[in-house]
Amino acid sequence: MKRRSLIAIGAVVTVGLGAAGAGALDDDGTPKAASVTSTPSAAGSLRPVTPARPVTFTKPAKRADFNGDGYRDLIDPFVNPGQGPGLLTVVYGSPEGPTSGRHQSIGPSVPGVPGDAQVGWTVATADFDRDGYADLAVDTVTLREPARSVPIVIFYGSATGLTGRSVVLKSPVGDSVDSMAAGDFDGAGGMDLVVTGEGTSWVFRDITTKPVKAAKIPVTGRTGDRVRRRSVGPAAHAWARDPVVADVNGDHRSDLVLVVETPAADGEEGESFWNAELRLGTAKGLSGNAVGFGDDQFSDGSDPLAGDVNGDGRADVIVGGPDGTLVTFPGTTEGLAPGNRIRLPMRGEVRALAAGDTDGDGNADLAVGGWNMTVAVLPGGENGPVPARARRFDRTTPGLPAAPGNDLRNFGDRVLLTDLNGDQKADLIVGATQEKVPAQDRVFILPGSDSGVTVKGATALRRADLK
Ligand SMILES: [Ca+2]
Ligand SMILES: [Ca+2]
Ligand SMILES: [Ca+2]
Ligand SMILES: [Ca+2]
Repeated sequence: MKRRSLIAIGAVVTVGLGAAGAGALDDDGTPKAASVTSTPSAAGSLRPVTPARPVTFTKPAKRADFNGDGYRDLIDPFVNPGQGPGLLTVVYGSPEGPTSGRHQSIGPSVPGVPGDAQVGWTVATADFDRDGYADLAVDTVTLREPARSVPIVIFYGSATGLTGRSVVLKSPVGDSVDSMAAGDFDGAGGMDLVVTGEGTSWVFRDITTKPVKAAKIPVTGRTGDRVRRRSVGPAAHAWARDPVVADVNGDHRSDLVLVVETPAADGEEGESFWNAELRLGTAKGLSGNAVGFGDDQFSDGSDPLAGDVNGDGRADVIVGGPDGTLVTFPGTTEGLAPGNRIRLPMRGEVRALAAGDTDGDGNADLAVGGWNMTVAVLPGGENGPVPARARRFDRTTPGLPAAPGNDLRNFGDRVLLTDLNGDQKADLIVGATQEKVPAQDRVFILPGSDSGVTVKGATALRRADLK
């Protein structure tokens, strides 16, 4: 449970909004809707497929643009159930970025959801009903003991933003949903939702406006020699979490990466092996074949994300590593290439990670929040992120609208890169929570520009202003 707030933020930052791409990808790593193509292919195939049979949308929505005005909107950076009214706040984007005067709070008071339910920890956005307005999926929980997961609710967007119009999906997870991500695995246009919780993962396929049933995604677990020799066997108790949904092989179908923990049965108490599994999207939906990768490059503390950091049109997968490092796995026509380890211009573990194109050059840049209250933005390049050209921001950076005397010890505990002012350059959103006075929690918004993230025009939002 103690990791949940970070997992939730990971979901918001890395999956719901942040993963960026270029070329044929929308900046969340999903295909640009108007050019979606698909062709039949054998399920389970890992071969690249030849696009054919174009499918076009009438009015594709930008992800997280709930009122369809062309400006992406910011989902409550302060999701924190149990400490508040359980509402989820959306701050609407504008040419000036998000401002506290343009916000909306929604709660789970919809038919089919218990009256005492609160909005949960995780969100995902996609235009599920394909009407040109992004929609928001949230999980709900009852906090009455025992706390349990209740339905997943999709709130539909409209010209006036999110409305009470919703659909309720039965949660496939008994206790707690820990992450959600949306994509289109068969590339035919209907949006799918992946949900993980309690080590299991599920997919709701082709959600439009009606409830659909979730299908379980079987997790393979690591099957290397070490696991065969030392554990109860592959797949026996493998846990999956932190879904990343993006098109890594550039075939216009979303693909799925899950982080997988395989316990070592005869190892030390609690000893586990960590890796990830890739499932490609196919004409029939998610492939039944999983390809393991990244042995020991994933761990309990790392939430991966996707972004096209080398600008080749395929999403790459990035995960934080120990000792001021991160690993990028470049997307290829076959799937994902082996990881490249990069040393960051900061010490300690990566605390928060986001991807987005801040300077409009077509390469996703990475924002990295560290435990030293510094956020570094690494520009993407032909060969991936370039640490030597990193730009750093901390709570003392001149130009940052920080009230004097404010406790900003958690500066950089969350980061997000997404374009909120409509100039096609991702803006940097930096969270700074206050342990003692949550009302003083704030986010800083630093605009993107031709030369990347800048403090010029930076603004801040306080939790207290969003009531
Ligand atoms: Ca908007
Ligand atoms: Ca919609
Ligand atoms: Ca794909
Ligand atoms: Ca790439």
